[in-house]
Amino acid sequence: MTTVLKLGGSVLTEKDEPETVDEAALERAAAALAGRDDLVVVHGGGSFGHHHADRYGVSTTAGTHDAEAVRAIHGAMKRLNAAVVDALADVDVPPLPVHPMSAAHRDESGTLTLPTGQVRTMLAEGFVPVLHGDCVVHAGAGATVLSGDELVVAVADAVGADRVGVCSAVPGVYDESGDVVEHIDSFEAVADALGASEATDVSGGMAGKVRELLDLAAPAYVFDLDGLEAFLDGENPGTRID
Ligand code: IP8
Repeated sequence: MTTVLKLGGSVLTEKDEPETVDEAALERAAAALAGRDDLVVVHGGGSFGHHHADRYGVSTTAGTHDAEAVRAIHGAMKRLNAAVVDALADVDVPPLPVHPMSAAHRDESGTLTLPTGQVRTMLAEGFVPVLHGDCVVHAGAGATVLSGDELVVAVADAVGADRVGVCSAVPGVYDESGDVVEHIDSFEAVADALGASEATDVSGGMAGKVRELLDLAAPAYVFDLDGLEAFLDGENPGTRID
């Protein structure tokens, strides 16, 4: 059973301290993953990528032609990726780093092309690919941010994932009263609670995440670190989206 797991940058890093890993959280995540395979891990940027992206004014839509800015964002993400890979290697997961910038690009409309043959072969050979949010070249815009959420969507269908997990800073998707919604099967049903209309949401926040996860062939789950082990054991923590 192939699982794609996103580890949110806000989970793994100290949000307000540039380039600082939350060692306790990373260790907890790694402990939940110990000894597992048939897994693709994607992690976000937290205080690594976002710190530099903010500094240079680069986002998923605002690009830059400043190679130094691109290298700063990419370099920070590689450092976080190395920390994640090392933590997984320490608990007998066979992780291999995958740096999206080297292979991915966006066309002028922003559509992402991400080759996945290497990810599929890594999986088939028993490795655990570990991808990360990154900076990618973008036709007409220089380079823009590629979020971990986009990677999850691009990779999940390509590897034929059976389950997709998004481990975030919150225990699931909240309704208007602040309770975790158990199951979401249509965007309309939660659009109000998420504060976004189907037509206008471009925030990339929880609303954007939910909409993209609904489009996946596999069921997706949003949960926090407390739910990670249960998710990996095949249980249904947090919010199920399918
Ligand atoms: O934290 C963004 O990934 P995300 C990565 O999943 C960068 O949005 C480079 C800021």
